[in-house]
Amino acid sequence: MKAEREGRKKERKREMCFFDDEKFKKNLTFLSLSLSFHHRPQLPLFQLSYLLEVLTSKGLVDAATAEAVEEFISANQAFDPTAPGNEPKPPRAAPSSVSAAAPAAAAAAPAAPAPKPKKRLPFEERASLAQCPAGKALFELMARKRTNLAVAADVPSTDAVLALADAAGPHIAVFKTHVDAQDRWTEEDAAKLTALAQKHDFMVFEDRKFADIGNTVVSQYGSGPFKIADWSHLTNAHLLPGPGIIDGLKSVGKDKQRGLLLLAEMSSAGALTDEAYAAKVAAAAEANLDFVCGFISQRPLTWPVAPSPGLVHMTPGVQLAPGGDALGQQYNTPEKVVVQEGCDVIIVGRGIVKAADPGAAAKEYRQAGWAAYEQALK
Ligand code: BMP
Repeated sequence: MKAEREGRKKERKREMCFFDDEKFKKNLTFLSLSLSFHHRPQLPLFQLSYLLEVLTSKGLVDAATAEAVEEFISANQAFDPTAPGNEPKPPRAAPSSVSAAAPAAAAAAPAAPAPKPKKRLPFEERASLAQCPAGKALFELMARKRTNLAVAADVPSTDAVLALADAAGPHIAVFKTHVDAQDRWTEEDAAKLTALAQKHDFMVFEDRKFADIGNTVVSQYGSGPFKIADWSHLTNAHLLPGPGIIDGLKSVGKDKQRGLLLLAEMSSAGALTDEAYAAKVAAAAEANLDFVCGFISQRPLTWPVAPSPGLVHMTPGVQLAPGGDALGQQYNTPEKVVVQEGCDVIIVGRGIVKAADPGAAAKEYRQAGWAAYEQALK
């Protein structure tokens, strides 16, 4: 029996190896990445349909099962098929026409071009596709206030942070903090920032970049000196420790309606976040849409699979002119990151905080960011 099972396994493995067209490999990779993170199976179902079609064609799934799975897929679409990057793929041969000759045909077929979004969805529509309440609130806020600007409050004191929140507040969607870089962070300071967020209608994002095991991040996020989950609508994490970090943060933040951004790509020179890493991060996000609201991204249009449109892309390393600093930071313009690279929110620090009049600079970046967003919709 065991030998028979092993034989069948080997046979299947051999059959799968015949499918060496790039697209199929990409689908399989994404599927396995998704499965490895699937606490809830929210896979992009176009990928599943394709996989099913191939498995049916090889007789590895029978027709009745295939039909039942197809029905399940169409009844459980978590992906928006009309969303950028999720358009139906070019027609392929019907399963029944795939015969013993298929592997050769598949090998000979030219690799399908990477999907390029034709049209981006407006924030209003993406709000309705967001499953994480904080992500939904962010899309709604950006549409209502007509700004996709986040200011990075990298200023030397807590008083300066609060002054910046008041000056830039009218122009921003998100106020990004590094409270562990401040001279003081008390519950009273947090309450003052919360009041400014309400006054000016912005969300707060503590850029904590969690990177530890689930058990440790629970206390780093929920307690400790900063009690981040109590006042910050958004925070972020690296996926390096594996999905337990999401579970840990979610156990603290989900009931408070907080949202998590996963760092998929970084702006600094030599960052180790390549496309394959971004794909793993995207799969982890798809498996946690109730709490993960988006990504820290640089060029999401180059990712192997377009993430769900309900997920936001927030992008640091932005100034009005391209360039960099002496420590590896790299800057692109709002037009480049939003129109050409597919990002949604521009995160601007020194371009605003070092300006003689940060409020006026915020206004200028707001206009540039929004013009780029409107251009991207065309
Ligand atoms: P600035 O525009 O001054 O370079 O600031 C960028 C801000 O974004 C900083 O607060 C930094 O910590 C953050 N950031 C970044 O620059 N690159 C990343 O990949 C991720 C970040 O959070």
